[in-house]
Amino acid sequence: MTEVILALDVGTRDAAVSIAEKTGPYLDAIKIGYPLVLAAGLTIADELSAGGLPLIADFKVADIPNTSRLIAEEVFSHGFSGIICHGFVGRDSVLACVDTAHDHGGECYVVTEMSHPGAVDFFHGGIAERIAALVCETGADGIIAPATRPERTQMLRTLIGTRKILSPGVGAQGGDPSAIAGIVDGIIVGRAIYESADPAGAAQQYAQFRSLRGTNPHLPYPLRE
Ligand code: NUP
Repeated sequence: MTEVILALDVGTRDAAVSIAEKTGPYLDAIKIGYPLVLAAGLTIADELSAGGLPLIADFKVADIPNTSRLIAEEVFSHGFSGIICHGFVGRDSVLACVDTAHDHGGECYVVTEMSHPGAVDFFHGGIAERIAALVCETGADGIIAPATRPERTQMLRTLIGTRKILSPGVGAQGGDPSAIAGIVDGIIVGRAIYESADPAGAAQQYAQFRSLRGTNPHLPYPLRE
């Protein structure tokens, strides 16, 4: 199943709780990061995780191993079940996040290539492929790969096999869910849901793509493993 993950980048605790409650029945997980946590404090994570859906911490951790571990420890003591880190920082820093996540029964996702236009400045030319290899070496649970470039995400799929792919860029950034849902394990959707006049209805629309995993006729799903 292709999961629907809400990127809850709203600016207040009340908005976050209200949208999470309305959309929750159509979601498989909620992702929060700097916008909400800086505005509402990390206790918002305890509150949201009490709602029952898995909560992913999108801090794109990119630091030395010790600092990365300290960040991950803090994350997993506040109800999160997953953490997102950058891959370009190298093996030891990625391992710090992966090991801390696994010590807490959580998951670690590594950014291989970002979804915005400027991502091509550095991630193309072999870097995303090297990060994908690092993901396999470190035992990370999956990658973050762009819905805005399905052909790149498909290429990354061939490198990481059955590890999970969570894919942001659907909706507001122009990514087409029907083009990406067939090759990934989860689509990450923010503004197209939380800025909608009817967030629950919007989430319900995205939930229809849950059945598309592995079915994209234009992009086959070859697995290395
Ligand atoms: O490459 C990435 N692109 C991206 O948009 C990696 C991410 N983690 N994100 C996040 O996904 C971004 O920070 C935001 O929280 C969400 C996409 O939100 P939206 O563009 O759907 O509003």
